[in-house]
Amino acid sequence: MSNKPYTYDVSLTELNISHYDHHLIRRLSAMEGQFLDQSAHEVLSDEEDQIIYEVYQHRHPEVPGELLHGVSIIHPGVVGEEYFMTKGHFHAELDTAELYYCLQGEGMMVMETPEGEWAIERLIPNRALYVPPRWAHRSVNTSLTEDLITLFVYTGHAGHDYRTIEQLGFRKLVLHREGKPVIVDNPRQLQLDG
Ligand code: PAN
Ligand code: ZN
Repeated sequence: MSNKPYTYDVSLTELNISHYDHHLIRRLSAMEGQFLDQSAHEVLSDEEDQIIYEVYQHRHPEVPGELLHGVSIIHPGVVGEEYFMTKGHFHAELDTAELYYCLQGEGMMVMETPEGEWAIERLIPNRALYVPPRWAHRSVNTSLTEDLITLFVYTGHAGHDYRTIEQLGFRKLVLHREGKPVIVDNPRQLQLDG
């Protein structure tokens, strides 16, 4: 953490982040209950507890006025038909936004509000994505060969609420079907609506 100006370089060829102070690794085992096909998750986990995604972050005080930022890398793969993805979350302080910038790969950001409005935006290199206040967000890597790499920035006091998403997931899922990504309703959410 620094209260002095600083820079860092993100090199994409040999993925390297020149400076960070926290490296988070989320493996299959940490994603239990997140993928729709729980038996596929179990079978895969028995083979190897693969890394699904990693986040390199710069720590700053979690207060308004600070910006938390870093780089998130979602590796390619599927659990059953569902692409590797982040857990996804609402910000605990709901009224806080986030900006993403896609550096590499191809993916989708799945988003929804507590009222049930949903949106999905494609992530491609050099595209910026604004996640407005109140929108939960999950990054999905829709490539089966390449990492999805994004840079993100959000306010210091945002905090994370993972619990709401852990319970039922997002309303929409992104699945790999007939060689391409398709968006489908999450059956677990449909049970709730019905
Ligand atoms: C990002 C995410 C990061 C990992 O920094 O935290 O992509 O996703 P999960 O936090 O859902 O595991 C962000 O949105 N921060 O608010
Ligand atoms: Zn966020």
